[in-house]
Amino acid sequence: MKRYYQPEIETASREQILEWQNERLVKQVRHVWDNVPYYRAKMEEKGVTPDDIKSVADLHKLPFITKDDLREAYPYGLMGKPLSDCVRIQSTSGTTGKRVVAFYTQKDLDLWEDCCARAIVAVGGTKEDVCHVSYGYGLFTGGPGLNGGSHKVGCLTLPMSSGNTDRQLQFMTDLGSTIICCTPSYAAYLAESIHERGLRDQIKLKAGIFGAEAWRENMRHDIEEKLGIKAYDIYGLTEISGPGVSFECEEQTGMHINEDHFIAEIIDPDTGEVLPEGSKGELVFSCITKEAFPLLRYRTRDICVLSREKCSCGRTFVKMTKPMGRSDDMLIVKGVNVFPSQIETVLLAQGYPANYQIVVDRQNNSDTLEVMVEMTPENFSDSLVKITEMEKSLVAELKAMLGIYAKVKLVAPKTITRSEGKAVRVIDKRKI
Ligand code: DLL
Repeated sequence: MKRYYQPEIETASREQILEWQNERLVKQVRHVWDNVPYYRAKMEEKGVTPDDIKSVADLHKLPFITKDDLREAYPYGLMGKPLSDCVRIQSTSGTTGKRVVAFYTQKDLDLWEDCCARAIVAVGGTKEDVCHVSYGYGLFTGGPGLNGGSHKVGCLTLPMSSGNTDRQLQFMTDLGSTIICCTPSYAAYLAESIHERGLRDQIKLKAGIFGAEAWRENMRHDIEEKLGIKAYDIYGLTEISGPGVSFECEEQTGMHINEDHFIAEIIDPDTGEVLPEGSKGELVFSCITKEAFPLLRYRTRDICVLSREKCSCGRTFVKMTKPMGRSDDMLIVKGVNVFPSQIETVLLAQGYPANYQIVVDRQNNSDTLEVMVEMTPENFSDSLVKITEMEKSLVAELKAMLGIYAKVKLVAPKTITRSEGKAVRVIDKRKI
């Protein structure tokens, strides 16, 4: 049985998809030119006008948008609709403290939820399912996006949000959850908890939709085996909408990009040059249907490969590999985006020098974040009470900036190894 939410779109011919893309891109460029002065200025600077963009083949003429643009235009500068037409804001952390704030009209929400519904149906979701959503709700897009998709499919939706494993397991067993949506690391943690408590016979899960952070095949096999389910990947980013920009089908060999809404390109991260299909490079998205936050040629910094090889599921949308890394220094810790520059901003504001080291590790399938910070000769102390107080205060400031707990360890001045070249600020010990 084939599993599609919108079969006429998901299995459309390549010619049809290109026709939609050409028509929508031309319209979108006009919309952005008319309504987003920030992007219009960028186009003028590059000497491009809407008349130059007649089809997808002209996409490369448009300027890129980067996270720096989001910061510069924060908060309203990239909006394509007046605030009065928007109904939702979602957000995530950005570089040096400025958050990424994305706006949605009702139509934008509708399209985003369609994308999430496609992902749920692709893993076998129907109105008979109980869809247990353990992504965070609130500003993070994971919870709200899959919640909306689950409603569209008609699943009985459990808006669990993240945390409180006891309660998660109680609902899962009492209410018979059949699909679970969460980060892969939380899925692995849940799998272990279920195993430890001997609950395997009491759960009815059949599939999981896991994304928001990198995970590899060995983790997939481990989760599938422990939970007796099929584990599927889902990808997305707040700037482009949230989860559901792409999703895995039953073939489990990469994620189909929802090309009726997003045009994907692969570029060389150093030169910005568009690379031929099959090349490994940075993924760039142009949103061709979004109204409120219509980013064009947005540089995701995610490194991956695109493939148009025929998929046995029948979908004709291009597939992307799992992201293989990033072309910037963003870390994803417990599904939360963390930039070293955010940590540095906090340290400097609190009077510490920029001599620090961030250590990321994974224990019991859960990410840990530790920041080692040098004291200055001025604030140096050998009193344990004083040091603990200083550490506590930094933990609170970092929590306010990042939204997650980071352990802080203050060390004596000049103890963090100096490097002759680039300072080694981040040590990522996770094997993913
Ligand atoms: O993580 C949206 C999301 C929520 C996706 C739930 C999937 C499930 P952001 O917080 O803006 O949005 O982070 C976006 O996370 O640029 C990737 O680097 C990374 N990422 C997202 N999905 C995956 C994935 C959400 N499946 C950033 N595999 C992206 C690897 C992923 N990395």
